[in-house]
Amino acid sequence: MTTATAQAHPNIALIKYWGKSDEAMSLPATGSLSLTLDIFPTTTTVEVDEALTADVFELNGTVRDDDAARRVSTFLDLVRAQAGTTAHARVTSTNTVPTGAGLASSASGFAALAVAASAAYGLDLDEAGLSRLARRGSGSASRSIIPNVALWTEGDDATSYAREVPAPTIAMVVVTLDAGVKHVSSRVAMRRTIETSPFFPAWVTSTRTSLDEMVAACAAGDFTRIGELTEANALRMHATMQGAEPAIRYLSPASIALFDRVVALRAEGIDAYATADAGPNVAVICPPADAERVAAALRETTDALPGVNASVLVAGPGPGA
Ligand code: 2P0
Repeated sequence: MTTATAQAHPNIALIKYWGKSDEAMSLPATGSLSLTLDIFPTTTTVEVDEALTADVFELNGTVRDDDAARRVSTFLDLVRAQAGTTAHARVTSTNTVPTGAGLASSASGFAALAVAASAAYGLDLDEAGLSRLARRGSGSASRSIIPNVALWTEGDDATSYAREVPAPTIAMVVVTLDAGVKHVSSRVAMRRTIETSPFFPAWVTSTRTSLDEMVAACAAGDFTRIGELTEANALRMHATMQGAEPAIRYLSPASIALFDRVVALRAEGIDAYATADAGPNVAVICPPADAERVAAALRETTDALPGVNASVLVAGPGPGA
């Protein structure tokens, strides 16, 4: 019996991954760039046990027998194939991310699982190998292997993985508006966007251009340009999926109110820029020195909204898995 434990943190993309070029291999239509956070870690233990007749997946103290458990088993099949064994495993995971709320719980989840499972099954993978493996579990998990700012490139199975790129220190104020499970999974929503949104080709073209510019802005430490590219790319992603049929709309009125407040903060001279993933939650990047002021402003905004129960947290750059 061999046991290994790993911890990973969620990441939020500043240039988004939205759409696959190859679903089976989890290859993205474009590259993306993200900030790994220092909040909401997932801790996962993998225990390889020859005596087991099937994998067992326990999440936050509950044994699961659902799609989540099947996804874990399918992922372990990849690891077993590489390790040349058929032994099953007991996977015990503690996830502090609000699961399924669009806060990238699958990113920290599959990054932690990739590191723990590869160690437990005796695979000797370097950082790129771990990122490639994590990618197969969930695309964005490839980035949670990496500390701080991660660039996940498009390419084939061998070349599509994330690596750290130089960047200034970025703070992120995370506003959780709805910790409930989202209506349409990212996976389904991406597929529908590709199949039905006439804006998808423009999304691919503009994201490639923005990604190149973002890598350059990060290297130059140009916070304002990083922010401008971040907010524009997030709004373009949401516009692209709103062009699908039926439309996919994750942003709520509260999300829009937060985007508006961020525009107002800029008018007050604060370098703050908003982004949002596959859910109503909003994340705002700013220089670390402004983070508490931004958080206070966003709390004021959500407190004034009727029926909205928000939590506002300040995050910084997090470690790799
Ligand atoms: C991102 N998202 O770049 C984008 C922006 C959500 C919005 O990556 O199908 O859970 O497992 O590869 O990684 C969410 O998608 O999707 C995501 P799969 P994943 O962070």
